[in-house]
Amino acid sequence: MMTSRRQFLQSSLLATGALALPRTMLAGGTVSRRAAGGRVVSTWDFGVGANAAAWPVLARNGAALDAVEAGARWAESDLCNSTVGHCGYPDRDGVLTLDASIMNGDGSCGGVGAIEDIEHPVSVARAVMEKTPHVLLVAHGAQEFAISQGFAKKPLLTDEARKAWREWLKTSEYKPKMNVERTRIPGDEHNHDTLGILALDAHGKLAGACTTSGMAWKMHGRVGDSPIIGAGLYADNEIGAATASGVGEEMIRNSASFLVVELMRQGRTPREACRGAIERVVQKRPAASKNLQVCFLAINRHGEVGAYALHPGFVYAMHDATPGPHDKLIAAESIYGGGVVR
Ligand code: SD4
Repeated sequence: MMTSRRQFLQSSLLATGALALPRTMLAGGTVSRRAAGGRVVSTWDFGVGANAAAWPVLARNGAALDAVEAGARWAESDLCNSTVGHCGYPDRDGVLTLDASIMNGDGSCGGVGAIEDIEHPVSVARAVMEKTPHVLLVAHGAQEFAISQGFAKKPLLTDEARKAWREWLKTSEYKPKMNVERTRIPGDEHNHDTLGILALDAHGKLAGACTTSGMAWKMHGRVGDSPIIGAGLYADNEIGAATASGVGEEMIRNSASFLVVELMRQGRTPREACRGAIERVVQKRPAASKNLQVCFLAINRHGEVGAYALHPGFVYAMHDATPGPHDKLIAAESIYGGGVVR
């Protein structure tokens, strides 16, 4: 049975001993405390679970790259929701295609787009990075490569996702949902969300990963921002790392995660850099930006964290070694902060 995000969030926070939601929701500004021993941040409330999977790697002084892969793998198989991995909703032809990428702060990176029937696209992305001369493999070629590397082929589309697709066929309307204030809107959880995860390890190195089933009901063959380095993910040990969630076409148009890192390079805090990238999205398409959601999350090389979104509703999870509840869920500020635009 598919877990609603609300149920998931509540059970995660209870399981980790964190405080109840209202008290763990912190202000959305830059989190400026230094991150001794490392820090991991992930998009959305299910980021709590991804961080919990990533943290043990950082806690034993492991590499940020291994930590983000562990976190993304958790989302791909342990989390059953409609937007990431094996429970994701399919495209308009009823086919589930997955996108993922991984990037190390030293510039090495890999991605897979529109891959089918492989449970852990993030690990395939890592294999692209480590075992091929390329950065991005897509569709059938990506699947063939995965199989050659020992990944098992298995059908991933759940009955529930198939049922939702049949239901969608009745209207066949492609209208990305905003996910605004979605923790308070039951059912507003079907169209998009992505796990973007960023880590700074105890050696001062950064890495990030991003994994998604993309926009539900997308055209067959559509690839979003998540597997595209610079769009859905970017990491540079000298500066920081950034990831994105929301309507990927906007991130691709603006090379948005790269933009966030470059704005940090110019001296902005992670929050200011994320806001700058959001402003760019608005500048380019002011009218469209009113009706779609875009969210950025960033960490700099000092471990400072910040986020910004177009519309309210974006939250991210943070985990580090500071005393107190380890899983903090933080609400990002947004440009269209006031109202719920649907
Ligand atoms: C995509 N950016 O495929 C992803 C989807 C997403 O929140 O993040 N939705 O466009």
